[in-house]
Amino acid sequence: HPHTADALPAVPLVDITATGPGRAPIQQVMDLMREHGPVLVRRLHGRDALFVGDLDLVADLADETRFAKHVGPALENVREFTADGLFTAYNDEPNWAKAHDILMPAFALGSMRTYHPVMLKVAQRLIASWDRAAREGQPVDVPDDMTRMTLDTIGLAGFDYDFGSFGRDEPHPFVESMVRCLEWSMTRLARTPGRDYSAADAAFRDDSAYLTQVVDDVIASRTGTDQTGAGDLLGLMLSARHPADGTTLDTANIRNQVITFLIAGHETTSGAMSFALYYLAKHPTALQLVQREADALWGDQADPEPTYDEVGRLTYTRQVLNEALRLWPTAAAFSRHALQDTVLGGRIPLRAGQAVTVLAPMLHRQPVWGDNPELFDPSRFTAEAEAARPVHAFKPFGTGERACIGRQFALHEATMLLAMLVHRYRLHDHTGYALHVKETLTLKPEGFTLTLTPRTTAD
Ligand code: MNH
Repeated sequence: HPHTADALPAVPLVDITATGPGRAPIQQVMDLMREHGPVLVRRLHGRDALFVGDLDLVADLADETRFAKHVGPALENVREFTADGLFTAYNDEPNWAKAHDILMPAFALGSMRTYHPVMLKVAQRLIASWDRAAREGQPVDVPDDMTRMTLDTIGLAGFDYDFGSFGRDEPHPFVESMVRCLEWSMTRLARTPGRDYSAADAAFRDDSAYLTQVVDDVIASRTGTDQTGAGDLLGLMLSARHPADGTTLDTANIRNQVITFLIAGHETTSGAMSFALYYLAKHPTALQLVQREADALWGDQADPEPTYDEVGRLTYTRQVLNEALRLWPTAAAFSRHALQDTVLGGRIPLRAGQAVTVLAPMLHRQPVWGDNPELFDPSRFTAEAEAARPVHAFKPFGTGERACIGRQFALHEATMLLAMLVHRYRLHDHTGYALHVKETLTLKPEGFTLTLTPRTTAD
């Protein structure tokens, strides 16, 4: 049995200094929780971090009068390249509330109508590319293509900027630099004190400078034109005045927001669609139900163009996405801190400022999910099942006022694409893919490829 933390006598303490967190720190904590239970302190080089997955503790942490978002060590590292952008801003940094107030209307459910045509256009690019692969009998790399699709979508919908990812053999260099920056943020947490990491840091600075250069290009292609007031995200950032004090966002902050949205706006959605396709490829019954839903809307049309309202009717497809996000929430951890000294869940004493990290993949496997939580089962997300479940049992988008601003955007984009893909193709798991979840702060099924054949509604 492990030791218990000095300050937290009720909680198991696991010292991982000997092995370090490795390349898969989220999955390591998942394994530790399977062994020691859903609350534990992980010690690394003498630094302690409290992780929780228990439903009653997560529900307590959602109390905004006692807890708030914590920018912990991982997000401090991300701050090195996103600074006071929405995702990494401190709660009391004035630019957080200011940008939040200015940008919120752009993410209300109704605003998705505005983005719908662009999302459809990029979905059609993906389909053109997958048609070619199907004709040539070539496999498609699912996470790579989902990333092409989501990057082009946020670029065009948010900033009227075309990354042209489907015209390239390799991912856009922005993606490669971004992934290395995220990896740097993650592996920097695992450093052994006293070792020399200057080469890794120099490489990070180059990548980060490249991200800034792309962002400046995105902004420059708009400023000075008569397009600055256009109704997309960048238009709002450049021209919208704060409802309360009439000021606009400053130039440095706009840069940080653009980097933030380019990253937050595509990386996690891409992983979510990849996991959903993985589960559909492995679960013929669920696949058939998604196909039936799509067929009911588009029958045997060769090239259906889903309308905004049709996407809202794809309820089973949405259930599949939710179930994929339950098993593999692609932004798997978020942190909270206590606003005053308090007792978490009536059993864990915390000092003011002390941090707690919620491990969503373990929350999503707690007993509230039944006795077979590893089973992929979209019927967990029927309206009735959701109404019967405690609200805090499902947290793929975080919690409270710092929860994901892009949730509707991600769900609209992903639901439409999934339905279009299963309507058009039969998916062949030609390698008998064994799930390997790669971590770069976010999660993806690495090396997941499919082969495709055209589908007629008969099959
Ligand atoms: Mn998103 C915050 C998950 C898609 C933009 N997002 C968060 C948080 C989680 C999260 C979890 C809270 C993190 C924390 O508490 O520290 N986001 C997701 C997932 C998907 C996703 C699982 C897709 C699936 N996010 C998107 C999209 C966009 C976006 C798409 C933009 C278009 N997210 C954000 C921003 C924040 C955020 C911006 C920070 C919001 C804030 O703190 O005010």
